[in-house]
Amino acid sequence: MKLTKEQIDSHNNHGISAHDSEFQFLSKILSKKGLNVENIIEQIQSFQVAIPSWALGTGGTRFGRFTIGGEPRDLEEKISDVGLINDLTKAAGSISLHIPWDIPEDPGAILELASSYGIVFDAVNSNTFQDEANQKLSYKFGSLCHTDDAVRAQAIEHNRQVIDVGQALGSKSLTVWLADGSSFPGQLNFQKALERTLDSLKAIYKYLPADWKLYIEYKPYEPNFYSTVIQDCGTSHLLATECGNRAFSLVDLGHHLPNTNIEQIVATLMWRGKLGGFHFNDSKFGDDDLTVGSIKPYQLFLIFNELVYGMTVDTNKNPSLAWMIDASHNVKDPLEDLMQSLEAIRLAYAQALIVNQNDLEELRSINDVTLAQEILQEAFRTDVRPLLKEARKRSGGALNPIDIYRKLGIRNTLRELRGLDTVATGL
Ligand SMILES: [Mn+2]
Repeated sequence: MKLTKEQIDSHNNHGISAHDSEFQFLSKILSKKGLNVENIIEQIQSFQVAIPSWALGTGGTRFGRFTIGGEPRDLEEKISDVGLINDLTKAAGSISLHIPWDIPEDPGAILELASSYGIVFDAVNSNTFQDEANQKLSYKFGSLCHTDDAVRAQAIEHNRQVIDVGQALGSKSLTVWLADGSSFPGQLNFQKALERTLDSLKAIYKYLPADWKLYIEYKPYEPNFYSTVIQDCGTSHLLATECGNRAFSLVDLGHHLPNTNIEQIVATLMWRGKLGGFHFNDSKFGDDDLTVGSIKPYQLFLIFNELVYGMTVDTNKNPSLAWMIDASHNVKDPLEDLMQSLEAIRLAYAQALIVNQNDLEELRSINDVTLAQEILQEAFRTDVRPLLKEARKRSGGALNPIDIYRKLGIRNTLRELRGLDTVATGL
């Protein structure tokens, strides 16, 4: 389903006067601080986050899955859902495909459909963490790290096919996340497993088109619970460096042990020009894949503060980044959850944009710890939501996306169109 401009405009008319006065009030405060509000709004407008094709249905846990109804049954309906989210938020202009869950039968037709929704294709994601039906060799004991040459060759070939799919759709990057590792001491020779993984990644990198990037994710545990081959940013950085200058580390917020200083990892990778992109989510205990900003919004802001420093002050080191939400929605409507995540991401970004980086650096140089901390807290405690609303309004989106989504009864319409017990491919 598609929303019309009239539907969004008539919704916006209700809240416009309250918004205008809130926006003007905030603009005055920020302008007095020497900030260029127009510039900030343009930056917010252009900050686009990819929606992964697997996040549009309700996810499950290892204990079960509860359907919400009206879930997309195929790639076409997934693209339609991303189009809906983008119509409302104007923050999600791309989709990231997971192969083999979403292989387009007719890439030309899919491209045309996506462009009718204003959607482009972001990074493609390979999958060697499970066995597909009719797959010749099993990934039970790893893929790119496997002791058997034939299994590694199969996994490399899969990644090449994913690149082919991406090329047909205009993607420019491949993201590799490996479940490879061991669940028990003694299972794996750490050195050899890492060396085999590097060899495999090099073979994939060699196949990468000249204008593509390779993103290498890391994760300390799960599904293997004793070791993972690419356990941390250092290992990912090492592999990316060995592969070449178009290979980068990818930070997934949930892929860290509790209390890891992720903002410092971001800074370090950007310093080396090796940060490729982000998978956004939030967590309380592990890789919980919760709504972005729902548990640790201050951490998200601090991460964005480092990103903004790398993107606006010290700009020569790191190339532009890829942004994606990587979350799972077990008890909420996936579309509502994604809209909440988009809001949280832009919120943290906007808060980081109002940090005066020059003042901060000056205070650091004289070791004024208190006031350096104050600068960050002041920005974090500023309610910048009117900036986000203004950015959405100017882009033709909804002032309050979830409000209009509810008032128009979109989930019910999707249930009527698609049925009550549909399951999205891959879930
Ligand atoms: Mn991820």
